[in-house]
Amino acid sequence: MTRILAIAAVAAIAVAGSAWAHDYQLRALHIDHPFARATPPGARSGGVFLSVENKGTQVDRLMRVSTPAAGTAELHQMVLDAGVMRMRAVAGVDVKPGDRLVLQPGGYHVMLADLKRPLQAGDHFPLTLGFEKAGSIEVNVEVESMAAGVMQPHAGH
Ligand SMILES: [Cu+2]
Repeated sequence: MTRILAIAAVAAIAVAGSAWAHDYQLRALHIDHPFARATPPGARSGGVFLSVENKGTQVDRLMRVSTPAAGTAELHQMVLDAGVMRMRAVAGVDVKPGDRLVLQPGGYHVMLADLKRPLQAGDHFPLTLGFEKAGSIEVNVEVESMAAGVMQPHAGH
């Protein structure tokens, strides 16, 4: 009995530890630091950012994103169109072998629309990432302050 309790305690520490480490391994893919920015009151959309490093020998592709925190989640790209930054949905993003795909403010990101509630700094929510070859993984997204990352927030999106 004592032994079972001890094992349970170790397991609990391991779970807490992985939340702090905040990185994930899915086959050849190493996913690091999934985070979102806090949203202003009344905002219905937000962005999620993370990086994916492909340590394998084959190209993979991030294709699906989903979360219970929002009505919809889509992969978006920010592009400069005639001097204006615009967003557009993309069907998928390749991650080449030896390469690191970075989803970051001003570039690729996961767009959350129809948020169930505003994102507040310190909150966490699950996000499922689906890859063409490596399959799916659920990661824990950490909500950081509005100023996190670079470039301007998702204003008017
Ligand atoms: Cu977007």
